[in-house]
Amino acid sequence: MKQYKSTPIKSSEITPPALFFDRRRFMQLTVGASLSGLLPSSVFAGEQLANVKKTTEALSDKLTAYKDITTYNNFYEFGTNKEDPAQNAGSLKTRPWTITVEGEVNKAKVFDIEELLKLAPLEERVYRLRCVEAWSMVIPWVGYSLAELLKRVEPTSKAKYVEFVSLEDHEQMPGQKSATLDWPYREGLRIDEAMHPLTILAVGLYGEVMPKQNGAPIRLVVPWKYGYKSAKSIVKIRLVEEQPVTSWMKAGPSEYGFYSNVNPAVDHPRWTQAKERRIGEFLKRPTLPFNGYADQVAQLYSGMDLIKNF
Ligand SMILES: Nc1nc2c(c(=O)[nH]1)N[C@H]1C(S)=C(S)[C@@H](COP(=O)(O)O)O[C@H]1N2
Ligand SMILES: [Mo]
Repeated sequence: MKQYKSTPIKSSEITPPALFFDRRRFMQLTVGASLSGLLPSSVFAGEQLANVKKTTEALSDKLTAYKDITTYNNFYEFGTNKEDPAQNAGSLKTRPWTITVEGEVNKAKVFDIEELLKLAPLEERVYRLRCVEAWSMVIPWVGYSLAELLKRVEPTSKAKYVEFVSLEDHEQMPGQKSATLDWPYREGLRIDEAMHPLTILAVGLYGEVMPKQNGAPIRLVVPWKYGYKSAKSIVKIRLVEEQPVTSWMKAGPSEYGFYSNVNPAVDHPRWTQAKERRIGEFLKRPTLPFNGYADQVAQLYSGMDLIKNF
C-alpha cells in the first residue's frame, strides 16, 4: 500500500472543493506549489477514477480533509483502533474481486469488479457520514445507486430485505483473528431502503479509487443511517424474505438495532446521540434527524414507531 505522507497542511485547506474535480488545474496547483517547496508532493495517494460525473447536489458542509477520511477509520477486520485500518489494510487484495448476488432474484449473478466499475455512470456523491460513536465526516464518494445493480438481477416479490456480506479472510484481514465481531461482517437493509437512490455502492472518494481502509474495492454507503450500516469490501449481496441478523445486532442487540436511522431523539444506551463531533472541528454540533436527509427518506418510515424500531 502506498503510504500517505504526513503533511502539516490539511488537504481541504489547500484545495478548495471546486478544484478537486478539475484535475489538470489541481495538478498545476500542487505541482507548482511543491516545486516551489510549499507542499509535499503526495497530498493524495491513490489512482484517479476516470469519467466521474460531478456532483449535482450541493451540500453546504465543508468537506472533511482527505487525510482525516483515510486515517480515522472503523474497519474492525484490520483492528479496533481508529489508526489501525490505515496501517494494516495494505494486506487486502482487491483483485481479483467479485460480488455474488443471489437469493430471491430471477437472475442471480456473479459480478466481476471490472464490470461493477462500469455498471452505471460514476457520480460524485457528497454525503455526511455519522458514526454511532457520535462523530461525523463529510465525504465526496464516487459511485452509483445500489438500485442500478439490484434491478439487473430482478428481485422477486419475496425479496423483502437485502443482506450485505463483507470479505472473510483471516490472512488478509488480521483483525479477524480476534472475535471482536462475528465474521464475516454482515449488514442489512429493507428492500425499499436498498432501492432508494441515496443508497450507493461506492468505488472511490475524492475522485480516487477507494482506499483500502475505506472499504476497497467496493462498499455500501447509506447516508441517513449510522455508519456501521455501510458495509465495506462487499463480496456477497443476498435478497431475502426475513430480516437479516447483522454483526452488530449479534454483538449488542440492545445497542444496535436493525434500522439504525440517525435519530438524535434515541440515545445509545451508553451515550447521547443528540450531538456529534465533526472531525476537524472543535465544537460539537446538533445531530440532525435522518442525518439531514429527512426530506428524502422520512416517508419510508411513515407509520412506524422509530423508538421501538431503532
Ligand atoms: N466490513 C466492515 N464494514 C464497516 C465497518 C467494519 O468494521 N467492517 N465499520 C463500519 C463503521 S462503524 C463505520 S462508522 C464506517 C466507517 O467508514 P469509513 O472508515 O470509510 O469512514 O464503516 C462501516 N463499515
Ligand atoms: Mo461507526
